[in-house]
Amino acid sequence: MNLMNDLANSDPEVADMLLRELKRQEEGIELIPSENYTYRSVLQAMGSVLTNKYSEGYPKKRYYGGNEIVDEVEILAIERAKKLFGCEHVNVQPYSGSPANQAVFFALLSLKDKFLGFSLTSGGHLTHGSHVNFSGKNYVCISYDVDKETEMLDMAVIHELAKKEKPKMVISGLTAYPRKIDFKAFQEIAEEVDAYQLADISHISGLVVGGAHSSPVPYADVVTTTTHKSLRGPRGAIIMSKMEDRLHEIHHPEKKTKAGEPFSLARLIDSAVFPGLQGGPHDHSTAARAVAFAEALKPEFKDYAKQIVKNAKALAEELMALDTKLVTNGTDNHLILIDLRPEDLIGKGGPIQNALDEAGITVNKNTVPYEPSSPFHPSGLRLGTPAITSRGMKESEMKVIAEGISKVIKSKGDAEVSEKVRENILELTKQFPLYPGLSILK
Ligand code: DSN
Repeated sequence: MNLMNDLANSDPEVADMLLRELKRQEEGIELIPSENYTYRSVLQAMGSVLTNKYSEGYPKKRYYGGNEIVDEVEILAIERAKKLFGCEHVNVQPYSGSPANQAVFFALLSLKDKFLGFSLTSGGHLTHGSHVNFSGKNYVCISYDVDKETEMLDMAVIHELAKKEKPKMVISGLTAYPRKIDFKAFQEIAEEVDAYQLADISHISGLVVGGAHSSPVPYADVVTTTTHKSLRGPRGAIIMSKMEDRLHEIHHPEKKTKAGEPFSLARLIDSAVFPGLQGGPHDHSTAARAVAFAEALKPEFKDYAKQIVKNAKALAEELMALDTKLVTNGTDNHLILIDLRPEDLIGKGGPIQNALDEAGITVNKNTVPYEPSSPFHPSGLRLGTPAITSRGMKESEMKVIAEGISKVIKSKGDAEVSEKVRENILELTKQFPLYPGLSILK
């Protein structure tokens, strides 16, 4: 199969870049926890004629003609997502995770309303209230943090904070926290203070549907997830919600239909996505989402999700055995946060990330809780196992990877050490072809 003959002929410059990127992905070990290798079928749906279409609106309620097939595609994506997550309502149109979260703010909060979010430097996301993001600029964010000693979330502290601050929304979710989140406890707190819970499961949705992490869907008012991380789909996001707004009378009494019925939560979310924030949905991505949801509904996806966690635990154990300090001393999910402070590498996450890149191991520099340096010069490294698990790697490969990472860190980024590690990594990745049988250029 050849995906790119036409591109190679019409634009060899771009084709060459894509070819080199494929080689980089094939030869390296991809450990960025938010990245993955999607299915060939998803790549094909993404590169399809659906990119040609406009379809503002929702199935059977479009503003343009010619949407009969797009309607079928979107309805299928909705049905599959509902079956996969067991949710009451889902909107499959958000362009990506940040726009999905923005739509939830737009649906439920007014400007300057108060909400609780997980501090970015300790494991939250930009859209959970960072002062440089729309969420921190337009709304009042009260951040909760991890405990200084255990580096874990303390639900009793979050409970007290919520009682004191009385937010209108509480966000649960993570981008750099290696432990499980207690979504039920978050919902109890939210309900006690008449707040909504937004559970952002972008990182862990593959684990959730695979049964390797508990689901927030039975509890949270709204759940967002990207579709391209542990879920292995295309770039994109979805918003799931309860049908009814349990806080209608308190927070949105004025939102009523012409017949005087309260707006449902589903309606608030849908109208925030379109026409509130977005125009035409990316129909090629909707089709690719449907494809990925079908993959995740297969029984083998459960094995995949469980192997992601097994691999993360094995990698964490190997690293700790090699005297590498991990934030919280381990992991419960797909990600690991290496603490470089004890290595005398405060603020040196960037140079070590680069040295690992030279060794063929891709990670990202990351802040550690109570970061002594800065987000651009942080003291940690973030790693995760969704992508290498997609490649078929198991616990025994984690040993080789841990040894490589440890050597680079202990050498403080020495170029010769990276060079030697690269040879071992190449040997390893050769045994796990990325897209067997796929050539993108001949
Ligand atoms: N950029 C994603 C991550 O790496 O966690 C979140 O948006």
